[in-house]
Amino acid sequence: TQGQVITCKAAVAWEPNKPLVIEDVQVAPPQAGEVRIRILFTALCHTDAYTWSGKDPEGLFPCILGHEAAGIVESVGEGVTEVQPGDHVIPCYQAECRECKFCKSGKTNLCGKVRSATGVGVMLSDRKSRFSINGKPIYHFMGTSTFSQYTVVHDVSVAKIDPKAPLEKVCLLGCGVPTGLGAVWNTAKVESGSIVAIFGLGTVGLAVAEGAKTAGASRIIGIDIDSKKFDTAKKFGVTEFVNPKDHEKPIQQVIVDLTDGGVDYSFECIGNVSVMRAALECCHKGWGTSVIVGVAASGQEISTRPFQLVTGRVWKGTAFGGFKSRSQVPWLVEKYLKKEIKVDEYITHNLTLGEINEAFHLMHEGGCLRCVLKV
Ligand code: NAD
Ligand code: AHE
Ligand code: ZN
Repeated sequence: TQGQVITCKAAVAWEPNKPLVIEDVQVAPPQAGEVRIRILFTALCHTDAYTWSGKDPEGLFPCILGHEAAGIVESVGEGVTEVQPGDHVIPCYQAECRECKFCKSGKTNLCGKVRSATGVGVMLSDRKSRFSINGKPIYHFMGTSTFSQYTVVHDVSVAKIDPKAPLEKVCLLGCGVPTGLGAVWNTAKVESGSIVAIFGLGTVGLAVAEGAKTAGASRIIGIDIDSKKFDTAKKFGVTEFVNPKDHEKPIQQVIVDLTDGGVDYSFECIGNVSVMRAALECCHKGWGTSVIVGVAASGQEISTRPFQLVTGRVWKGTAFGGFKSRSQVPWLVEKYLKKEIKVDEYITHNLTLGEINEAFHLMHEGGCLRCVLKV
């Protein structure tokens, strides 16, 4: 198949909110600096649902969504040296070129090399898509497009991992789990003894809990409007549970009262701008830091009284938990193999690519964390 167009199955989002359609898609061979991957397993993340809903200002249709996956390199384009056919890989929506201003800054995991192309659904070299259906181009998504049996990604967006790792599990290390762990370890840098509040106990929030537990947090307060989340949350390290619906007072006040003036660190893992405000305002005066992890819809803006920041609270955000993708995803895979981080525990459902619309429905059910699709 090397150098040839491959026709395979992919789930195409033709229009916002319309069921995805499994189509025969043509996947062009990788060009210079590109890698074609046989995707074996992909999970769904809330961000896929967000873009599918039409609320993502970067959403383009028709496209192939998906960004939390694992697979095997099928072929590589000219000049690709770090991976070869047969390598086990995780596609990374956050690239790492190690050469751009961002990568060299030592201050961020964001990479500037391919972002201008991945944000508009094309490949960098010719600003065209490698996906088509009978000649009609289909946009890429987040530089990954994993809801397809084959995808083409930039070489700076591929993490080569230990072939011993089960791909049906470590696909989760492509997004949600690293995001939560890294928000704690890299972005907030939570110290031992800290009091932590987590708003939203989906996969990302639970990974924050796990990260906070390993960082030695003394109290981990989980906040969710779905009380059924608490039993699972305990297994990930949450020590106390608050349902805002059980209280008359604003949730920030409830948390401040519970913690003698506020928490050391809070994390918003929902994508709701009013909760983002509450998460900041429940932080302790003088030092409390709030990290925004959730992705809010187009047009939404955050606000608070500037006095909140003047008096020492800090507002931050995180993308992929601040992890340098190509360098650190393989390290996370090793940690999983050594049983130092959970992954299996986040997988509540297993379906096939053909059942993807059912998988999107499941996401809205309380009992679903991650659904992994066999592609
Ligand atoms: P999820 O839907 O599984 O979890 C969200 C949780 O929030 C649910 O348990 C829900 O009951 C709860 N919730 C909803 N409204 C609430 C409210 N008002 N108060 C308290 N709890 C509330 O989603 P997820 O997959 O865990 O992702 C969480 C967010 O993180 C999404 O916005 C996703 O797009 C974003 N995300 C960001 C990054 C990043 O790099 N920054 C990476 C992955 C995901
Ligand atoms: N396209 C959206 C923003 C989406 C967004 O914030 N994406 C996160 C990853 S979410 C993964 O589930 C991210 O990493 N952002 C940094 C980046 O470079 O995209 C919008 O609002 O325009
Ligand atoms: Zn995601």
